[in-house]
Amino acid sequence: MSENQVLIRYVIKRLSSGKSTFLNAACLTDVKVSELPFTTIDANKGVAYAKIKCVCKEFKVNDNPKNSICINGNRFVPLNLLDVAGLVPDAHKGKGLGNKFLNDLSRADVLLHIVDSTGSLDKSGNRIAPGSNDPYEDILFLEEELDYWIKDIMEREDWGKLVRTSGDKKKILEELHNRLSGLKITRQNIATALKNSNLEDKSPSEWTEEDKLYFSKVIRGISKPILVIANKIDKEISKNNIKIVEKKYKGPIIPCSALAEYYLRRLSEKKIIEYIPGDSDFKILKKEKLNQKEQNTLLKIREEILDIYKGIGVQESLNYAVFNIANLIAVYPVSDVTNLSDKDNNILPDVFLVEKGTKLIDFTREKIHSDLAEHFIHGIDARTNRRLGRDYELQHNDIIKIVTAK
Ligand SMILES: Nc1nc2c(ncn2[C@@H]2O[C@H](COP(=O)(O)OP(=O)(O)OP(=O)(O)O)[C@@H](O)[C@H]2O)c(=O)[nH]1
Ligand SMILES: [Mg+2]
Repeated sequence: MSENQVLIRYVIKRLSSGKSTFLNAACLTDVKVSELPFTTIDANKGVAYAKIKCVCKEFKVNDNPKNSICINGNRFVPLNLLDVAGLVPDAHKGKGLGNKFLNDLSRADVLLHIVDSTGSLDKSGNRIAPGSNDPYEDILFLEEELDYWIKDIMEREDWGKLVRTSGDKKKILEELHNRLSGLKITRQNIATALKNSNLEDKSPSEWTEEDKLYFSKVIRGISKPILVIANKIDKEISKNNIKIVEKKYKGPIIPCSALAEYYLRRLSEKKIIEYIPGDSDFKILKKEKLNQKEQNTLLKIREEILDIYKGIGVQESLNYAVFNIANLIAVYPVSDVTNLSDKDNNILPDVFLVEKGTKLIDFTREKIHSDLAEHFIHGIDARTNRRLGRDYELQHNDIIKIVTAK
């Protein structure tokens, strides 16, 4: 599986909200899960998948995927997922596993914030009466911790250096980039954040504490977008809680039951049921292998989750993060546009996720080989046989051959 498929690295917070269970469900890992807070200390890695309709159906071919998996016409493209330690208030000041947790987020492209939607955990992960904690507070709490974390990093180096730029916009941008590039924040992110926070024309010598915090908030929104996952929807109380949160929170929220997904995926792995992640139902294949309790659990998952939400929420979350937040598209490179194959006759072997707007030449350099980019002549669109120039903007589901002078 190629590392460059990676995309998202993830995240999460809130003790015992189900972060590790989510990772296990999405990646079929065996990370320790427990009711006790601080179960996870060192971040756990896993490989999850974005699910797309594979182009093999459109072309009526049997594919031989190499860097991804195809199940019944669904292509699963790998993503890196990181499950991190829970966060407690004032983490940015080092409380709990604070800075460690926060540093684990540095390389993330998207944060999945797994919220306990039963509202039965307080801010430090202690069990309280269901419904006592407002999940909306959790959302604000994580955002605020991240804002302060970014502000602290920005201020770690002497602010005087910024003041001495004497308002030279280029120098300000460079100096801020030096401070923030470790968080995968680009110059473009900084330029946009300066503009959106109305600080473009204000000299750093005049930035107030509020300005610094506001800038951190804006840049956090751009560089570490958050998808809220309302977990534990298998619990009755969650349904009402989610409705309340949806009224207050304007960002995306996906209802989810990591536990139910894990249950279905494990049974599917043993071929006792047929369940494709993200589907709205499953089929029991070997009823004789299920005792009455297991049959009841399956029935409950169907009636109380799938029939209502049309999915369990794990695959939906990954797809939303990849396609709606990270704005990626899928592109299939091939060597032969007639057979849609590589040199070894593997049909539709690879699919890569790239940012919308990516040009063919950049795709060639970053995903195929820098050598081929140097000898690039043109591309060919396998659907139309049309020639494509180096600046062609790739489209979702493009199947492309790269023609080079080599
Ligand atoms: N009912 C229900 N319970 C869940 C779900 N997901 C996780 N749990 C339970 O919640 C508890 C905590 O789960 P973990 O996955 O360990 O939570 P965590 O967020 O990784 O916790 P820390 O690592 O301690 O921060 C366990 O008892 C899980 O079985 C879910 O979707 N539904
Ligand atoms: Mg955990």
